[in-house]
Amino acid sequence: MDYTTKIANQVFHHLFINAAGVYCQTFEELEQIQNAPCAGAVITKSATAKERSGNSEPRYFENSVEHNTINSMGLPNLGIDYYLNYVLKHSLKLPTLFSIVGLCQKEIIDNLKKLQASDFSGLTELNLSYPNVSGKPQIAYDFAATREILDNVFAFYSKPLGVKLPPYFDIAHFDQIAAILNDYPLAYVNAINSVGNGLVIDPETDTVMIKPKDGFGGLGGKQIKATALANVRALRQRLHPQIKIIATGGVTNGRNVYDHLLCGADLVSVGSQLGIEGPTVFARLEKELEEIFADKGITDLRQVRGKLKLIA
Ligand code: RRO
Repeated sequence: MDYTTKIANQVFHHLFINAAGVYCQTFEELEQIQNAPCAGAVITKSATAKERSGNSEPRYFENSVEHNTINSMGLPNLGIDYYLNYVLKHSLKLPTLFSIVGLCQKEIIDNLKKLQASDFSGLTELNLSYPNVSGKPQIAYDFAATREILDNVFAFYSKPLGVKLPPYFDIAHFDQIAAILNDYPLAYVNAINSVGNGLVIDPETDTVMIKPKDGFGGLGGKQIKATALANVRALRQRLHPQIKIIATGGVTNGRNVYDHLLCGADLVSVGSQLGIEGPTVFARLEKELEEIFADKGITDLRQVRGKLKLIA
């Protein structure tokens, strides 16, 4: 199958990316994604202006039998300069996405000014949906704040930019966020971040599974697949066609990838299952996807992308 996909100035030869946060905090992890068979691109951990150690541990729990995770990492990262050094100094085989975040609007703007002034030429992903920093609501649930940030960003930022969105759960909210995003020259949206503020309980001890925020954390894995598909589908139906979609959420097998394609995904990123299985996951997913294509006689991605069928 020819998987060639373009977003802005970047050309991808496979569909898969690590989801920001997974296998991307250090040079070593980023290199493992670069070298993973069937990886299409690599994204860096969302970077703040300065290094952060994140929330206290335990802050991540995975149920590898049910393919579900909960995390409250709290933005541990090595700081924007570390990741800039990585993308500029290493000879990168794959297209690179640079995830940027800020704990206030000024930090977002300062970080993007740094990227704008640098020689970085990949895609920038502005994380408007981090769920685990106490006292900081997920930005993209506040539509006025989202518009204000995008106004201020696009006043100076001229490199290709995407945004990472939280899941929405109401048709009115799909309408409202899409109307805002359509007002800006976005290269893409990435939907969805983890489903914020879930709670998982250990049945042996009647205790929460993670320590920060008394156990509340972002959910990932199989349990969020239907929400992720709905967000990809709803956004594809509403966004201008030039705004591409990276689908994230609930991908554990080839059929899940196929479903995201049906909903309109251009690329697919893998978070929880990458954490559970490691970077060989991309090759397994691609093989399973190819088996589905062979069964259905599909020879071109255009036969699948956005081709979800409805009941008449
Ligand atoms: O670091 C985190 O706790 C985190 C972030 Br920034 C994010 O965007 N999504 C998530 O599930 N965890």
